[in-house]
Amino acid sequence: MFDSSVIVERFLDTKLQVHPDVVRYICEKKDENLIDQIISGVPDDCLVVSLKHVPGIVPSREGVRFLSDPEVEIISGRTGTARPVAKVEDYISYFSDRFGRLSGMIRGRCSPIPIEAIKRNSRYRQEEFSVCGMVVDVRSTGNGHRMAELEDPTGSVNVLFNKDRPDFAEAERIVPDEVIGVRGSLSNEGNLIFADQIFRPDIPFSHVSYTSERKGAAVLISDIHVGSDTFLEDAWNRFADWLCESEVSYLLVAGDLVDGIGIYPDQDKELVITNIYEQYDMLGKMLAKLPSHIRIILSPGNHDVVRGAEPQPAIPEKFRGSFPDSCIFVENPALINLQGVRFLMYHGRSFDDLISLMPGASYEKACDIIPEMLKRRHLAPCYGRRTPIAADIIDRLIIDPIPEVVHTGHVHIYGISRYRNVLGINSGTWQSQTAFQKQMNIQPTPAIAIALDLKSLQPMVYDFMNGSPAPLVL
Ligand code: D5M
Ligand code: FE
Ligand code: ZN
Repeated sequence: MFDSSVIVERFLDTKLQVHPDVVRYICEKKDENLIDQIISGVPDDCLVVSLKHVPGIVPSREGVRFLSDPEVEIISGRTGTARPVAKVEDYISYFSDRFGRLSGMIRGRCSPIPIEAIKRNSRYRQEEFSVCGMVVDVRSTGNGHRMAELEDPTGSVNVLFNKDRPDFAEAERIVPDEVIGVRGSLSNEGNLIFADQIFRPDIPFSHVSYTSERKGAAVLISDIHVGSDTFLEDAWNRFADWLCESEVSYLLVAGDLVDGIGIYPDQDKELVITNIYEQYDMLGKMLAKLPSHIRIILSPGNHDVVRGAEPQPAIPEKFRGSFPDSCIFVENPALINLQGVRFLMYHGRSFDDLISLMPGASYEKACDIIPEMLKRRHLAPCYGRRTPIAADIIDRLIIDPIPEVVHTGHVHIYGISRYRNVLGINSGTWQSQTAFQKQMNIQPTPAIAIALDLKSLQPMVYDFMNGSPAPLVL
């Protein structure tokens, strides 16, 4: 019964379409009666059944927000939070924190048993059960099914996801080191689980966002790449002029502030500023020309001067000499509260891993990867690939609490997505196509800024490539 295609058909029988989240909710609750309950409650003019039609889902906001929300609060990622690169023991704490917190988000929905108990207790040969584990390895089988090895603190087990099951698309997107729950039954030999359903830490069905009570707007950009011969100075100057006339209170820059030195072979041939201090000096002077009331939040990326391993520390003091007092330097990632609206800033190095691992993913639609991060509640789920991760006692790349906006960069192609009321904004770049990007066939979308009205959470896209758009007036 709890087959998503059967649920969809039950709704279609009464001429109703149904949102995939409603189908997932019914599957998770394993309650057949819910379908009739939902159908009997939807208004006559309803065409698509969404979560708001489901009895029992009460929209809720996470945490407590105060009436006098501060203008700018750095919730996490303040300068000095990142620890030095770790010892081996720290990796044990790191992964146990990752498993403990992410499995805690899944536990309430599928009541997993310890993996070791499958072998000890014969009842699991007869009945369905759930387990929760970190993905050690995942691969396709000769027949096109998907096989994952899951590990929890008690043991490990192989899980088979049948390609004919309706939610196989979710199984195809399982990536190494993410934490998942699985409901299924045991093979006769007792060494393999046949999966029926997959659970991710995910955003709760009931989640709604906070908005600001006061008017205000934030502008989101990234990848300025000051110092590169492809930095678009004219477009930047048009953007700066536009900011001076607009009612913008905050400017967020999600990494690759400068082009850096020695980031890739022969980079010096593409630099107009070959000294790292001078690159930051130039950026500081550019930002000093912006209105002093605009608070500017700056986090680093893989071209910046700090270590590449995430969390990346904030740009050190010695590079900040020419920056105006309106600048706040934070780490990568960082969680920022602007008038009660929380922005999770993350440069986005892990896009390189996730795009290469997920079927159908592309650099052009990198913004669609942000929902995949939200489902996994992790900014960089895969360890030991292109995204270097510095182990800490806690896993700072876990998405917790849930922000209103995830702001990323890195791909140089802008895009906007929304998942369960969380907005994903990938800002573009201020650099035209480089030789490397040409070789990789990456077509950037330069000179785009995305503004967000903090009261409505409506994003607005402004293009500065060939002219100046009208100023933003709230
Ligand atoms: O990244 C600029 C662009 O190049 C962006 O679209 C990501 C892509 N990129 C960067 N590094 C890699 C690797 N290693 N493989 C594939 N694609 C990559 P930037 O960080 O500004 O250099
Ligand atoms: Fe970049
Ligand atoms: Zn980058």
